[in-house]
Order: sequence, then structure tokens, then C-alpha cells
Amino acid sequence: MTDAEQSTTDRSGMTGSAGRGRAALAGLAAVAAALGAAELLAGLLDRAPSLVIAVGDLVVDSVPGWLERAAIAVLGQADKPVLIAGILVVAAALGAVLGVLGRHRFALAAVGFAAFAALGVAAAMADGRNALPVTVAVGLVGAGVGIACLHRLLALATPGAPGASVADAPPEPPVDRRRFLAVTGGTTALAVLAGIGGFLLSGRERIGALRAAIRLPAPVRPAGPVPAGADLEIAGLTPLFIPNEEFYRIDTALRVPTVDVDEWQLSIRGLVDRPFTLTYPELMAMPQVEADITLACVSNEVGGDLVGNARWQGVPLRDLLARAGLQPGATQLVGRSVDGFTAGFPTRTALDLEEALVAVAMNGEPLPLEHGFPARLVVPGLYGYVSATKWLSAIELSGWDVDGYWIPRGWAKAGPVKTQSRIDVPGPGGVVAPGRRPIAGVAWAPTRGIDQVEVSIDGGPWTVAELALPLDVDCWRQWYLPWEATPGRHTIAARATDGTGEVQTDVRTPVAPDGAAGYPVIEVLVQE
Ligand SMILES: Nc1nc2c(c(=O)[nH]1)N[C@H]1C(S)=C(S)[C@@H](COP(=O)(O)O)O[C@H]1N2
Ligand SMILES: [Mo]
Repeated sequence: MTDAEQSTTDRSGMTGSAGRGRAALAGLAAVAAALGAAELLAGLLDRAPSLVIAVGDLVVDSVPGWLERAAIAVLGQADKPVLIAGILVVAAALGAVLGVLGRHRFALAAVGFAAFAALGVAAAMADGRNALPVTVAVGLVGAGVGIACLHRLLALATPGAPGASVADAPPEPPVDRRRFLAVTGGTTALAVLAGIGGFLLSGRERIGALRAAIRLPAPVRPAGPVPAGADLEIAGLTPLFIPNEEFYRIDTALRVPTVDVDEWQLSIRGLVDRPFTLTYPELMAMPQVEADITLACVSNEVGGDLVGNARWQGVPLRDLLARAGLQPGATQLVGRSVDGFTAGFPTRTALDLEEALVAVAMNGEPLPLEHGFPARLVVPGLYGYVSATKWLSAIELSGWDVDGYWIPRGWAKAGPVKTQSRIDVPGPGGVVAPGRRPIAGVAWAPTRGIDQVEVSIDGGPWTVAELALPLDVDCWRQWYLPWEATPGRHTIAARATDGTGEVQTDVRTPVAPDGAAGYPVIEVLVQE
């Protein structure tokens, strides 16, 4: 296209398709500016929300349980980035529509921006952590910046003021196309930078520094040294303790909550005689114990890796319950998170197990932000979805009728961890050379312990594997069997027997509603 042709197209301006394209671009850049400005302000202010994350959280909370599970199954850890990208794409598309609309009806486009800001504010106020004034401020700034940018960019896109009727407009000067693209591109780039800046400022840095300054008290009952022989240290075998950075993670929150320990409080309430709250220093001043506990997710498939073992330190729940005084009918203990997540389990469990903890430390460090800083629950023998509330804000005693987050979404009310084993060596897609090779893995049955693991090769008899020294009944146990690998394809199966004598079932069931059952089987190719 020559310059002459170009300016002809442009002179047709508002009504032509080039004009519409520019208006759409202007709308898109205006939405980017609105979101960027809102994110930046949210990052700078305390208790202010990211509107994008707020809308995303609302989506997560409103979709039916089966869809949420399907999304997690298909996308895994990528579910959150995909959701956020989806929201941004929808926002960009709506921005383009508002841009085109704004050519002739600017007021209507402005109302559109205001409506989206209002939606974001409403979504954010569903989250108790956000304060109304700052949330409204974020919405107003977002809408204001968006409308102002749209006005300016439409003026550049089409030389008559936005909103001016085409018919009334005097003959228009040619559009400076290059200038329009430069300003639109520049606006979008600035908006992206502002958004990233806001995300980085959103408290992680500051809370991370507070966390780094914490000194853990010595436990009154330490877990003690790990005996040699508790970790077989076979190449490819899962270590006895999973390092914090590698520990699996399950959160419904789109952004890791950042909790200021100087303001944080834990309240113990509900069906108790003496409800009370604890500050972080008060909680830390209570006697603490250490316990090696394997935490498992109900969504863990047979052979899956949504399970991990750590050394936890914290205050026994039963000490807090004794101080509060249980009332009759307080049959359920519900943990509530600052992000709204809830999980409930029988109060009896907390009374029976000294290792049922309000944990403040994981593998010798204050809880990582991702794993619930400053405090979370860890209860041996129960899947995380009914017990392991992270970013704990309240312990509520109630009857059994109250349901935690996942129960109405199709998961069982009671969540005892099933006896499970996993084959780690040979690794996935295993090809091994012939000769003497290890078969090794882990097995867990928290609160019951592991008494035996057996291995069957090519459907042959069950052979008893060697077990690592037990650390604790709540903690998984490594196992090992030497194998004379002969060339060809082989299947290897494993099954565990727990401390009650129960053998891991051969009946496969899916993860929903109460955790996968069945034993792991892997295929191995043995060749030179
Ligand atoms: N606040 C909050 N706590 C939570 C969850 C959550 O989504 N939000 N997920 C639970 C589930 S399903 C599991 S399996 C464990 C996982 O703990 P981790 O992420 O530290 O491994 O946390 C539990 N606690
Ligand atoms: Mo879970």
C-alpha cells in the first residue's frame, strides 16, 4: 500500500474498517492501561486487591466441583496461569469492543469501563482480606485511567473528538498512523510493566523479609536425630524428607496469601467455653513439638507425587482446645484460612494425637509462604483437603453439619489417608540395562505405619522387599528389592501392608470422592 492510498483509507476515518481496527486497538490499550494502573496501585497499598486475581478467585469459587477437578486434572499446576491468561484475553476482547463502541458513543464505552471496575471491586470484596476504601480506590483509578486513555487514543485514531458524530465532522485531516501506533504500543508496554510491578510489590518481598527475621523456639519435644538406615539413599528414590522448595503444593487461592505476622491473629472460637485469640508471638511462646508427618493429597493418583514428608514443628492442637474448653456438640474442628478456604475433621482426632499441630515450621524453617506462613494445620492420617488448612486464621469448633471447602464440591466428608505405596526406581518410562538392578520406592499409612512391602514381577509371586528403618508411624518408609533384570519387557507391581495388618487393595478406584486405591504397576524395558 502506498502512502497516498493509505491516507485515503485513513481519511475515510471513523466509518472505515481501518478506523474500526484502530479504535479496537485503542480500546485494547485502554484496558491494558486500566488493569496495569489498578495492579500497580494494589501492589502499593495494603489490603488492596488485584482485580484480575479477585475475578479469577470468584471464577474458581463459582465453577462446579467437577469442572474444577477436571481443570486441575488436565492443566495441573498450570491451571492458575491458564485461568489468568483467559481472564486477560476476555478483558482484551471486551476492550476492543468498547473501543469500537467508543468511536460514536464514548459515554457508553466509559460506562463499560466503570462496570468492569465495579465487577472487579465486587469480586474483591467477597474476599475478607480486602478493605473497602482501598478496593474502591483501585477500581476508581483503574476505570479512570482506562477511560482517559481511551479518550486520548481514540482522538489520535480518528481526528475528530471521540463521540463527535461523523456526519457533523468537518473534513478530517489525515490520521498520523505512525504516531497512533507508537502511542498505543507505548501505553500497552507501560501498562504491562505497571502490572508486573504491582504483582512484585504485592507484599511478597516485605513478608519474605519478616519471615526471614523469625527465630524458631526450640521444641520441648524434638523429633530427634534421623537414624542411619532410615534413608536408603538409592539413586532416583524419593528422599525421606522432601526439601521445602520441592514439596508438592495445592491451593485454591490464585495468589499466595501474604500474611503480615505483626497483624495476624489466630482465633479459637465456636462451641468452646472460653474463645480466645493468639498473636504470632503468643503462639510462638507456647510449648512446641516436632513431628515427622507425611502429608498426602486426596487427588494423588496411584503412583502420583501429590504426597510429601516433612519435619513439622508447632503447637499441639489439643493444648489450644484444652485452653478453650470444648462444649458438648463440638464434634468437628474446622480450620479457616485468611483466603476463605476451610477444612474440617473430627475433634476427636485432634484430642487423640499429640502430633496434630498448628504448625509454624517445616523442615527447620518458618513455613514457606507457599505452605501456609505464618501457621497451618497438619494432622497425621488425614488428607490435606479435610485437615491441613494453610494461612490459618481461625479454629472453629462446630457440629459435623458444617462443611469445609471441598465437601460440597464432591469430595467425601471424612478423609483418612489410604495405605499406599509407590515405585520410584526404575523411574518413569524406565529403560534399564540387564543385570542386578534395584526396585525401590516409598510406602505410607500415616498413624498406622508400614509393616511390609511386597513386589511382584510379571505377575509372579509377591516377594517381601527390604524396608528402611521406621522413623515414625506417621512418616512414610522407603523400601527396596534387588532384581536380576533380564532383557525384554517387564511389569513391576508393589503393595504395602500397614501396621494394622491391612494389605493395600488390588481394586483400583479413582481419586474422587475419597482418594485413589489400588497398587502401583510400572512397565520396564530391559535392554543393553
Ligand atoms: N488455605 C488453604 N489451605 C489448604 C489448601 C488450600 O487450597 N488452601 N489445600 C489443602 C490441600 S487439598 C492439601 S492436599 C494441602 C497441601 O498442602 P501443601 O500445599 O503445603 O503441600 O493443603 C491443604 N490446605
Ligand atoms: Mo489435597
